Amino acid sequence: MKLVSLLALSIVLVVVCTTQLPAQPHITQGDVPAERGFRKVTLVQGLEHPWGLDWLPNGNILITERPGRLRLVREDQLVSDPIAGIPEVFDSGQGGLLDISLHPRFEENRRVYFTYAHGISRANRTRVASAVFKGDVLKNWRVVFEVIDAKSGSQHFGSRLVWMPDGTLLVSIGDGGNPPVRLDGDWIRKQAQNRRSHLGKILRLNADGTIPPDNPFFASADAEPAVWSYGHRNIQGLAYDPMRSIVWASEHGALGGDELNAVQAGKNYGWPAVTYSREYSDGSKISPLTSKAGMVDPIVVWITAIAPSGLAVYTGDRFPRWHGDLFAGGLKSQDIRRIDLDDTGRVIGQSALRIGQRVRDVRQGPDGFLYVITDESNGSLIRLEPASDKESPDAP
Ligand SMILES: [Ca+2]
Repeated sequence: MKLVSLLALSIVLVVVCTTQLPAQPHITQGDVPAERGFRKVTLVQGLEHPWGLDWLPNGNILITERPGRLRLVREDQLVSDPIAGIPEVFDSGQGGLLDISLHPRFEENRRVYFTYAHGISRANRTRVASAVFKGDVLKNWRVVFEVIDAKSGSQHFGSRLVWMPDGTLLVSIGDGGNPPVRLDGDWIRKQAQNRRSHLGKILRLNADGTIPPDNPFFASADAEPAVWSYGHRNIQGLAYDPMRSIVWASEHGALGGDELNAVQAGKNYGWPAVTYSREYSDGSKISPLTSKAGMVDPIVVWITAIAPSGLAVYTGDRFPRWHGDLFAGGLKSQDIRRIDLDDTGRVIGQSALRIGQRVRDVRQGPDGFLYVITDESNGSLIRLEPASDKESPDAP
């Protein structure tokens, strides 16, 4: 009898322990192994700080340039004249023309969405705009949504766009900047924990800019209804994972402590109350805490900053070994991190596709290849193609 109850108790304990143990973040410090089996094919050069890209149904590619131009790549050639119809942007520091995304039903409505920084140095904000793309020209652009908080300086605008399967649009908004940038008498970055602010959030919108009534804080008196998740510093990689129904987001830390998160509606991702990141000014800890009840731990932490920008879930068949994995671009690391995931989204390992330029965005093309744009004054569009493991990725 005693033995049976002891056995029962130990079974209960084992079940409780294994179900309640939080998954530990996958912590990366220093270099990771180099990935092989691909070659880099530079399609286009001479792009000025390209930021985002998307494909038209005919296979042509639209690419934003941060200073405020939209470019067209037709059959792997850059069309010389920029596309007309982009509004004036706040072209300063990290601000400018940022992401671009076609509406999921583009073939019916010809609508293109883009994000940009708007305003002047002492008062600016991220906007989402939409225009009709016809005859290789943008027409009738209009502001769909803008951040309510005006900030100063030229840091942390976000702003990636991702369409959800239900037709709503996610947009990431940065926390407003590093100290000494202030708002309401305190560091502006603390707005990431203020649900009445759009700063440091992922927002969820309808395509017309109205707010979906099933947003997590829609009926909440102490929150902006557009807020979908909060406690983010500056998300510049955002992707919907159709295999696992997960929204993945990569965000910049300050000095180290970059993160990959699996983001869910209504959750708090901690910044700046909980972080592995350190102050730029003196290297001191921004918070003594790296984890806290009520706040969600990251899936991956890069102690050594990669400065993540651009994120893709690989669902194609050109690289069978990479199927189902995440590809996170790195500005500072000048590589793309392959995050090897199992079917549930658990991290198995990490490797690096060395690019040798600041990676601003990485996306899977409709042809199943991976495409990369690089954040340089003479930036490139690069296609990654399969190659033998013995071949150098830099081979012509
Ligand atoms: Ca976090």
